[in-house]
Amino acid sequence: MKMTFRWYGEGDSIPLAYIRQIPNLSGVVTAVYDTPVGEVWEEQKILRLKQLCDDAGLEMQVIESVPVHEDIKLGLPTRERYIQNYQTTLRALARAGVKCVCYNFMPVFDWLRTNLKTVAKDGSNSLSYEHAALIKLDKNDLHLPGWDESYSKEQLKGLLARYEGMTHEKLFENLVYFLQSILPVCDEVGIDMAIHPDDPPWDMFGLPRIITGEAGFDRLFKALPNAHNGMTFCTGSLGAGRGDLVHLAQKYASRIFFAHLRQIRWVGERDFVEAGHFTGAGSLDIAAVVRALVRGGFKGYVRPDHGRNIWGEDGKPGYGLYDRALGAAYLNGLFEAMEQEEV
Ligand code: DNO
Repeated sequence: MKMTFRWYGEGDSIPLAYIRQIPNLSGVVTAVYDTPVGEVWEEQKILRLKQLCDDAGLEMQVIESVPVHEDIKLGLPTRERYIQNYQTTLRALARAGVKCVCYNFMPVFDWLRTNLKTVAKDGSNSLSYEHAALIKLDKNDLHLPGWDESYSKEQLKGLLARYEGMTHEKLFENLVYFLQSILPVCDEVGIDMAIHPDDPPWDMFGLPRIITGEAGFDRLFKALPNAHNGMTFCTGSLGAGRGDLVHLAQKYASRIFFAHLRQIRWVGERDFVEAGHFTGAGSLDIAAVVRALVRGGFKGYVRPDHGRNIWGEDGKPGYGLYDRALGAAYLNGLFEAMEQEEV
């Protein structure tokens, strides 16, 4: 495996020089953040990021995410232009040495939580999700982590209206259509597409979500068996949906290009609080997941996913330095132990 760390580009308050000091780190996971969704990423911007990473002694082989324009998800005729743009961006990324692209296919909203700072007994705080609180929110006026604030209230209303009548079936067809146009480029330039499961993995505000667990992945890989069609194995998302993570890790080992490893503690049927990565800190058996990945021959990228705020840090929600660095160290230890076990 290759241990990586998410870095939000030059706007990130965490310097690459600090990231570099985390043991066993091969590189960072980043993106061009200032280009509107759907537009081509300028080669110069990609190369600038790469240069910064190179200078810090870190690789830039994984991009999270190249976002998919809503017209593609909606299946509108205008999707052709956005698909072409996506292809152009992929080619430029490949020229800069990128090997893996993480993306998702969730309509309108990315990951959602209802509380950014749930305080634990030890004084740390973390993100949490309470379903009853979520459904009370006004979907036309959201301010949540993971939610793109670039839409105005009016634009959001218009976008939601365009999704009226969208079914799971149609959304899946639109995903297949998108990948049918993207995967030939991946064949050509050697990029792996790693779809991120929907987070949380259930329909939101009446909008369908389709990559929510085993059935969705099975369907996707059956429809498009291309070897570049794979997944981001996110324990937090799949774990929130009560998926059998060990089974999934074993089953899909060859399709897992990227692993987001993090811990959650279930506190209700759909409610959860994010926790430190350690297996004993939550409901997910992170050690067993790592063992399953190693046994399955997993060779992809790993990153410690969401961390808590500890030691007085007030980091970007889920993406402070300290707890993610602890997570990386813990995960390194698990991989080392499991890999030795396998020899
Ligand atoms: C949240 C992240 C997601 C992820 C996208 C992938 O912390 O895991 O925002 O980057 O869903 O496209």
